[in-house]
Amino acid sequence: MKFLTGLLLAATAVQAHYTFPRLVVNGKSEDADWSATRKTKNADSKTGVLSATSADIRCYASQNAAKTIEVPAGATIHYISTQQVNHPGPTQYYLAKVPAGQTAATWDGSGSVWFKIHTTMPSMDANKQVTWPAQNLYITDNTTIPAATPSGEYLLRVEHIALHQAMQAGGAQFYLACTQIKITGGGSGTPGPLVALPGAYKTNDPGIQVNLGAIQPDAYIPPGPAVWSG
Ligand SMILES: [Cu+2]
Repeated sequence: MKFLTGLLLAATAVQAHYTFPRLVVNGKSEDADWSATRKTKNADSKTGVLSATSADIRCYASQNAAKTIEVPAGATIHYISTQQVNHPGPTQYYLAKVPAGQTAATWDGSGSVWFKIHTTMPSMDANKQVTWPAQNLYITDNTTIPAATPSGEYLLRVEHIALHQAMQAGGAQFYLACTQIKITGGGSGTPGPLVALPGAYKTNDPGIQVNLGAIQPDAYIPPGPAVWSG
């Protein structure tokens, strides 16, 4: 019986993997999967990145996309997920401004260029179950592109960190994608702090190697820099 349960759990875990092939901007999604969102190399396998320090942590060795889509500053965004985002863990969004002389269509996102615009925290529901924003949905949590973000081309990165096996080093799974966007109508803010990916995360960060069952929900510490909210 114990063996059977283990098999069932393993099967569930495989089905539970996901990718984020479409960005939704103010309720309107990309026309097709992977049109402005760069197709990640796990598009078929759906497996997560298992190393917080590998090159894949940036954009998952993705192919450049055909399109770059306009996103008004202040827009509400989320991503469509291919499967239910059923694992516990935070959803984070990052932006990186494309350097002068380059375009979102081809830039690789290298250097200390990424700033975080959103993260999520768990909470205890009425049944004393710890839940995360948008957990079990086929979309990621909504966020707003800060109105103060300067206009221009950016890479937008979504990340969901699955922490169900994260008590062991290397047990966290990173599900992520990057989209080529052009922010319009922006402001004059100075986004930061800026970090490199890889570089911003360590394998044993308290938000990456963590036993969620052993901490209070509000004690969770999302990895990476502080959120810039404009
Ligand atoms: Cu999974």
